[in-house]
Amino acid sequence: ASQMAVPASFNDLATDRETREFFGDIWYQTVVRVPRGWAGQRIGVHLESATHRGTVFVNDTEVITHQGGYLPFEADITDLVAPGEEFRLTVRVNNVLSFQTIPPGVIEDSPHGPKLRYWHDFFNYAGIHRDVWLTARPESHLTDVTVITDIDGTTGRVTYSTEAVGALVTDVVVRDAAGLTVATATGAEGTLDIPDAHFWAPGDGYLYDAEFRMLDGETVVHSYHQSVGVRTVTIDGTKLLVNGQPVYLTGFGMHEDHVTVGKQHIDSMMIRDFECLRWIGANSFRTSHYPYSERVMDYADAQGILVIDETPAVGLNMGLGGGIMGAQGYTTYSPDTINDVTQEVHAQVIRDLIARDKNHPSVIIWSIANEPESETEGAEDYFRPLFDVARQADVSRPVGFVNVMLAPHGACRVSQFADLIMLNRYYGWYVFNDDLVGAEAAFASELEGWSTEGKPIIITEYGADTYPGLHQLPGQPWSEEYQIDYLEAQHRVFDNCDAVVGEQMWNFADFATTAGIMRVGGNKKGAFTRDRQPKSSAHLLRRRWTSTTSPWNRKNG
Ligand code: GCB
Repeated sequence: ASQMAVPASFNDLATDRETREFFGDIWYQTVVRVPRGWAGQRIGVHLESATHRGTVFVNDTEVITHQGGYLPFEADITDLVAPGEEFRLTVRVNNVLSFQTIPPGVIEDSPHGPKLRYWHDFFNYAGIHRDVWLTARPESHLTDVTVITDIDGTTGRVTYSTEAVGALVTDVVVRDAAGLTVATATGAEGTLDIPDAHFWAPGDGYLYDAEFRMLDGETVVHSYHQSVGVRTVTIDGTKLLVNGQPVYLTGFGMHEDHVTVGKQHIDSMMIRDFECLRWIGANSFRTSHYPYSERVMDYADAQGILVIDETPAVGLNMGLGGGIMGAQGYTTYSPDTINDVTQEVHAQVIRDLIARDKNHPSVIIWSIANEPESETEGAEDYFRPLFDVARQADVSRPVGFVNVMLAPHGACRVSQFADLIMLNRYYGWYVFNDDLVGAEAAFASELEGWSTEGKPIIITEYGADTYPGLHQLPGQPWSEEYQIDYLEAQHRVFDNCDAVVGEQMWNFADFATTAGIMRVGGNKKGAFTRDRQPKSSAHLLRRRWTSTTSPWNRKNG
């Protein structure tokens, strides 16, 4: 046994290849003492995530297994532990991907032994990336709270529902940011009106505190504080509206990715990321390509950042990157590959994501997949029910998926189910490389096609690999100059297309990937380096996104 940090990805802590590329079971073990003061309470163990599968043991008893690497799970361990006493906590993490996991992967033989391959362009960091908690609750307690907000003139309306163990009276007290009570209600579900409400809006992360309480007579048995941002998200034709006002998204697809620690969540790193977002004038990001730490979602709420919240369904596309990043020669949707079992796992991760993030005002769109194969009949059958799953779980937000270049307008058979169009396009990089004139014309013409759908279009990725410090005049691919020329060409295309309501450049920062001839020490499309310093292009984005002629102002008056 060796020492391992929690939270952290294990991969980059060691110096040997075997550890970095290890796949299989990784055993974590520690000794924990239950606080003596917790006598008489229900005690639980809560993991914010275990990538990609976690099985938890208390002493020698298995208490829970959870599939899916980026969402929380919890087991009640009251009967197995004693207040004041220690117990042995063991977590078996497994990072193997298969055709029945989300994201998918496959183990293939190579001359040097089996290798885990996958079709997504980020390194398969694994381990326990987020905090692990012991929890204590009274016998009667709230298990879930849902809030949906609406606006009626200057009144904020909060419709709530609760779930609980134990038949006690539930009530709710809403306080404003100064701590003054602004609304109250009694009952497990109901509606609260906040007169003259301060609405949550982009750049104004105003949050109320709703305290949900379970009462036994006058005694508060359990209480749960839920922050509430009062806002609406709607679509009107090709407009995306927040609080009835058109918005234009600026920002990035991001990654949870840092030197040494991999996908570990660290508050200080998060604050640096948000400060860089603020500096550059980004009002939004996408949680490409998996749910991020809950701390990130809370912080986005408080900062008034708009979030496209994505499931880990990335790489459901065996035709993409074949031979370069993933394995070659598979059919995406088939009984032996992405099949009914995968579809159910995918449905479950959509439900789990929405269950976790439904109350975040920052979340304005659900993205149920990134760049799946979407131009085939198999794709249409696979995805049709998944949109229903998302809409059943949440009626209050638009649902979409991110379309890949291989399924352009006219060929894509999945966008018909989406409330809006989200496109990843690399005109001037993967196609028309070093030909920005051709790139601009081809991109503009494809967007003309998508505009006829009458739905808002968000460009969720556009970018060019750029090696920081490489300068060339005239700009050529990989140089800082080319990244600037590339972005200027893309921006002209967006500005000329009315239906485009957002641009999220790929990527916020450079990040780790699997090794190969397409990647130089990882993916280098960042506006920032991996240590969060600006490349030249960051200054261009900042000028565009903070000036009075920003696309926001130009398109929305
Ligand atoms: C994409 C993917 C993203 C990749 C990016 C690239 O379309 O969604 O995960 O990193 O392209 O740089 O190739």
